[in-house]
Amino acid sequence: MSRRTIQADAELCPELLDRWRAARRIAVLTGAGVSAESGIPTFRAAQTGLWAQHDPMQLASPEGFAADPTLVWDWYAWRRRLIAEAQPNPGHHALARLGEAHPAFTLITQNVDGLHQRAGSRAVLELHGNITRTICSKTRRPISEDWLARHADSRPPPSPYVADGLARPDVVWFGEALDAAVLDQATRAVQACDLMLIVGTAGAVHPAAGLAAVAHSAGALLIEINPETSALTRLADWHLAGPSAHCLPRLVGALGQ
Ligand code: BV8
Repeated sequence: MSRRTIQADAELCPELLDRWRAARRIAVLTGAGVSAESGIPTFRAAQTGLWAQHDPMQLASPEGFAADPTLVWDWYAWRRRLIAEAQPNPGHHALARLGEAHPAFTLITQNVDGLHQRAGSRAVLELHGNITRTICSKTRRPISEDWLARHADSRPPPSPYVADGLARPDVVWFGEALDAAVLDQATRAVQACDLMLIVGTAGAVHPAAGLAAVAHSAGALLIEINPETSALTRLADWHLAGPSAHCLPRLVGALGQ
């Protein structure tokens, strides 16, 4: 358990606020929970209705795509529509304000929905890619929305580059390597930070979840925001046990942002 758990509506204790205000370099890691209040179901909770009978770990994998490209393409098309209809929530906006105001701030996300950027955050490190971008399954070169529209009758559309390529989302599937440059940037940020916020993640997916242990080993103060405990709670100095759309504005507001 973290050293201190603070319930969502409880006062933020003076010691926490002092440490928070004194932070010189802040790193933030977000997971699917930060988008939950925008109506985007968390990764595992996404399996409702039509998708209830499918395992997201299988769908979000090269093997799943190879086995049934149309099923996987349709699953991502459904998620893309959900995301297009969603709006950033107060948690996303609070992090955007913090990024604007704080001189040494790095936002690292596991999410693929692009909601941080739509809230105004810049230089977001997207560890797992972005569902709104499409690439060729063979060459991994970008595929335009115009091409997709012109080939919408094929699910998935063919690649414009090679005959045996298919369109696929520009996300990191289970079993695929993360972009080495993005992971290196994120690792450097958490090694250098003196405070790390961990928001809305179960901490089950690696190497993303491992960034919290890197920050902890480097001596950073860890604050977790999550209504539940997670695999990372044991590393946290404080656990704000509440929803991020409520807790983040309170925490960022304490800095006058
Ligand atoms: C790789 C894109 C190597 C796709 C995703 C070490 C140990 C164990 C396993 C591994 C390991 N190293 C590698 C592995 C294997 C695997 C892995 O981690 N498996 C786990 C699950 C056992 N990792 C990989 O395969 C990675 N690749 O390591 O490659 C390699 C090297 C060289 C060459 C080849 C290969 C790639 C992992 C990336 C997978 N892609 N996303 C897509 O989205 O379709 S991960 C996907 O699931 C999400 O991006 C997210 O990161 C992750 C978790 O999703 P959720 O569970 O939904 O979300 P989360 O965990 O964040 O849980 C929700 C949380 O929010 C909960 O805690 C909840 O309480 C909280 N919450 C709810 N409401 C709120 C809230 N919090 C705040 N406010 C609220 N309102």
